[in-house]
Amino acid sequence: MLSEKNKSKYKKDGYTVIPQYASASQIEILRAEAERIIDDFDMRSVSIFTTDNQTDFADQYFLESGDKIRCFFEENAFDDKQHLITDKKLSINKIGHALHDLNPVFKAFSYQRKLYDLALSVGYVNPLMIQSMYICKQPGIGGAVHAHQDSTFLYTEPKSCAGFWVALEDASIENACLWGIPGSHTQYKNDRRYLRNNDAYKTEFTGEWENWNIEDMMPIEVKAGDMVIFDGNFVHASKENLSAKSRHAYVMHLIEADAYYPKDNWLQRDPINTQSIKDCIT
Ligand SMILES: O=C(O)CCC(=O)C(=O)O
Repeated sequence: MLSEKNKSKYKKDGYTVIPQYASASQIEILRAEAERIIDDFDMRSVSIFTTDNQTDFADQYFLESGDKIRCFFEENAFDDKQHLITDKKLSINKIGHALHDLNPVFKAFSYQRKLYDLALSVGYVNPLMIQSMYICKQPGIGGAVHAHQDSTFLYTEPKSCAGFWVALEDASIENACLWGIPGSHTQYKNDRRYLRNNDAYKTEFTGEWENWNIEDMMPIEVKAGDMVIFDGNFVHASKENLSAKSRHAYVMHLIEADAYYPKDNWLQRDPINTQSIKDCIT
């Protein structure tokens, strides 16, 4: 459950931090499992992930990842001959997007009663986990995530998306922590959407981007194990990680199970309405 202080911060600022959501041993287990997934990953199915240029990079591999476990490379992982410049395990940007349903280790971590209780305390009635990502933010080449609102990507009617982001390492300004604009969830209406075109295996943005500048944002520095919960309209970003330290995080995105989820949202799952969190708690 969220404390009253956390609840009012979430309401006012659009985000809040829950200290020590994950224990050291849970972190170790998740990190070891992510490493195993990356080890097993067949490099021939290459895809690169960026948020500002998705139309160019989005391909079948990306668009089909909503109900799969797939690895995506950092954009700067390759030299001009398309060879990896470093080890595969230091080249992956993220693993997505259904770890929470398909991988037993991530499933056990994701579907905890305390997650369900937190979701209820930020206003969910019947929360559903629509997406999960393991984000590596690799040392030296970790790509920037440009300012955005998650409702652009996980749009529902009414809007219901929120991110539950767990730091698996200390996240500081140095190794590219999250940044955000407190109050942006009420300040900026979000009419931008990221849509798929099922015939062409293409994606496109509709609506206007505000011109948010990361320099106007506040850093959200947290310790390993802390959880940041952010509203789907909260404007956030992260810079490139130019440091020698990685910044691993695991993020679960929730929506309201009974909200309408359009068929042209980029992320599709089969079936789309998988069980709500309540039915999956072990
Ligand atoms: O971890 C990051 O750098 C960005 C995460 C993010 O933007 C999100 O989960 O919506």
